[in-house]
Amino acid sequence: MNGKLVGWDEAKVHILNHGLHYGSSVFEGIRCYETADGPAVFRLKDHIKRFFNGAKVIMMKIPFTEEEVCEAVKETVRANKLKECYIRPIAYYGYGKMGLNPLGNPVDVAIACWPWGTYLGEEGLRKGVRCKVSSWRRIDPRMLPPLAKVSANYLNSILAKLEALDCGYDEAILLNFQGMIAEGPGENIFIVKDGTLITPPPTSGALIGITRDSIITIAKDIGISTVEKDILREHLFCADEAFFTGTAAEVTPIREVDGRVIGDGSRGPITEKLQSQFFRVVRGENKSYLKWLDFV
Ligand code: PPE
Repeated sequence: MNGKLVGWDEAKVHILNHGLHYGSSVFEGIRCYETADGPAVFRLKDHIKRFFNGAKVIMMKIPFTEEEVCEAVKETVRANKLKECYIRPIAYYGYGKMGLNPLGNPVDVAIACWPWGTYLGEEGLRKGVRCKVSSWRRIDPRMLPPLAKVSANYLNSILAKLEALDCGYDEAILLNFQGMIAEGPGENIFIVKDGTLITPPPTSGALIGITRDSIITIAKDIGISTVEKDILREHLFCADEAFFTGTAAEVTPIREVDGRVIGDGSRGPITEKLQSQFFRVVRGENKSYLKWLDFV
């Protein structure tokens, strides 16, 4: 916290923390994987770049450099002696004064890490998850900045997630104001049609995920091309395969949407290929992608 290692139970904030009341914070989600050469953080610099960009969007000045935050991430993982973990850097307007204007409050920065297994379950990763198109629309850029990983944005995701769970599904899918598929509450989405990947463009309102970019790159290298274009709900229903990507969700197949079975209702062959390549890449088993790994 703010440059010092603090014990888990001492990592506390005051109840009048600005970020707690108004969601005035920005965060990242990063994974560290075990490799033959020790733990390695996946695409650390890209995550920290997005962290700083998010802060810029909400006019927050992080009192550290990107290099310092990258170093602190690795130090936190080392201190916790974790081989594999999830890492959560967060910058928030802290304790000072109340009222909407955050200026004048300190900008506090913390990094936490802990072991976090599969996001949507082991079975979800192997067989796929059942999804509901949400009645909540993905936040529109006219209201909140969807491309920034700002905490306040996440109530939209939480509402969609709660609704999906309440209706007996595993996960939600959000449409944007134009009725096009945007993303999951914490995941990007891809469909497979006739051997090609299709994913919504940045203008869909989806967060531009680092896993999304990794999958587009890995797919290209094994001869599968990706098109960024608007996806209608019925394109999703009639896709050959569909899957989510995200740091937490990794590559999770989608097997059903609103009662429609996707493809043959299990993890499709292209999804399986990309998923297994992805796990080889993050664990340092594909040497061409070592540039994405930061050894702790
Ligand atoms: N969309 C949203 C809205 C999102 O939050 C994430 C990450 C993604 C797409 C995928 O982005 P990337 O991780 O760069 O591939 N969601 C993070 C938080 C999940 C949570 O439940 O907390 C994550 O996956 O770490």
